[in-house]
Amino acid sequence: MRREKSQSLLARAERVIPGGVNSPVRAFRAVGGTPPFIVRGEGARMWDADGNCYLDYIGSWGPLLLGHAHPEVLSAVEEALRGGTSFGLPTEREIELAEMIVEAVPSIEMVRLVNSGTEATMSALRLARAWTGRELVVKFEGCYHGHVDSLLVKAGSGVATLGIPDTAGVPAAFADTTIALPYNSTAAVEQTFARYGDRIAAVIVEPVAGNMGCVPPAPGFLEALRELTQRHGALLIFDEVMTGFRLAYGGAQQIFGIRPDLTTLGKVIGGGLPIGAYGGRAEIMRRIAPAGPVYQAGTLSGNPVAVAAGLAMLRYLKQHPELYAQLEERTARLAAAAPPGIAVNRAGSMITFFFTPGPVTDYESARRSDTARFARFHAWLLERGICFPPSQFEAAFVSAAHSEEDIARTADAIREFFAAEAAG
Ligand code: KE4
Repeated sequence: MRREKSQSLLARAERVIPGGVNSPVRAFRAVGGTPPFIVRGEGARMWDADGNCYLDYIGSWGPLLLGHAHPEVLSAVEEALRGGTSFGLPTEREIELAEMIVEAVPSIEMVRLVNSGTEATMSALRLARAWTGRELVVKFEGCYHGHVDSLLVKAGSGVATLGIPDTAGVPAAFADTTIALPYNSTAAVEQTFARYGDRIAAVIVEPVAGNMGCVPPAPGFLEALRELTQRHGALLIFDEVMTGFRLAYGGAQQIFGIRPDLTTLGKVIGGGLPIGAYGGRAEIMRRIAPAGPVYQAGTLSGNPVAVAAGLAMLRYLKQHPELYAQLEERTARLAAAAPPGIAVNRAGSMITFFFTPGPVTDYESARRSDTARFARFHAWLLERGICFPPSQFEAAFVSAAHSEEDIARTADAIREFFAAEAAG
């Protein structure tokens, strides 16, 4: 594939933007080559500056559950735009989105809209510390909750992809309030609560991890977190920025039947525009200013245009519940393309091909993957017009726009890669 235009755009970008990108994972550092500079997307496809077309499995890292430029999202945004872009005063549309979230996610009785998943998790942590009067937070190695200072400890996503030392720029005092444990290790959580129980404000967890690659919870793990936090007076925070409205209309918590105290959301609820949200039990949420003493604010929080996109997304998903089974079935078809010796983890429309025999149940086992081999896999697909996330430690996303033919073409390309490898 020709890449001259993207190469010159990257050189130009690197003169004025660190690494030439506005988010590290986009830089293709882990897989090599030049990241394609995208000019437009439609459905399951996107086109780069050199005119190359790709089947897109990045999906903007999760928001595009319906694919690019979905007509109902576009028309909702166009209609909102005609009325202006932001007011700095409340609008009815924000109430409508909040009401849909509250109706969809039983553990959320009240919700605050913000501008990103990072803002959502940062705010949820502040609220948990205020509610409990405690300081320590438990997270899990390989989970990523945005670039919140105290959560950039043994984080996943771009931190794992680039192998960045955990706390560059984060004072030890912040990192020291975070306890990072192995994902799926109930014993480690029990020991930690036995030792620090009355100092732990919250446990924050991706109920299905996506940021070390896709790693589902072991049976009983989430239930143990719920029981231990309840017993020790800590809050359980489900970070559903990636899984919310993707794995089910009610998120991972609907699938596992667990009610966290707080939930963070993002991505899908903004339809591809900047958004985040945190919500939970009303008695806890009422501590948030101006109702209570915990300050959190944002110039563009609940932005009318982003909220319009999110409303269109959620209304469509609510009207088409059959989508979730379709996404599950098509993603399973992709998983079946991998040969023995490749650990494939998936949950709903999230999937990761780990280049290790596995099983991959936590960050340590994920890191046993052969990332150089993954890079060859990624390049093989890219050359055939199929764009997977450029990192072994990310989840690929199937959208409702990926047709049966798209899935079959991708599965064939995956099989061809392994056949070519075997043929040497
Ligand atoms: P944002 O601040 O990027 O909107 O959300 C942070 C975040 C929080 N929680 C979870 C579970 C997340 O997956 C994320 C962001 N996910 C990454 C992709 N793995 C965003 C991609 C990027 O950093 O560019």
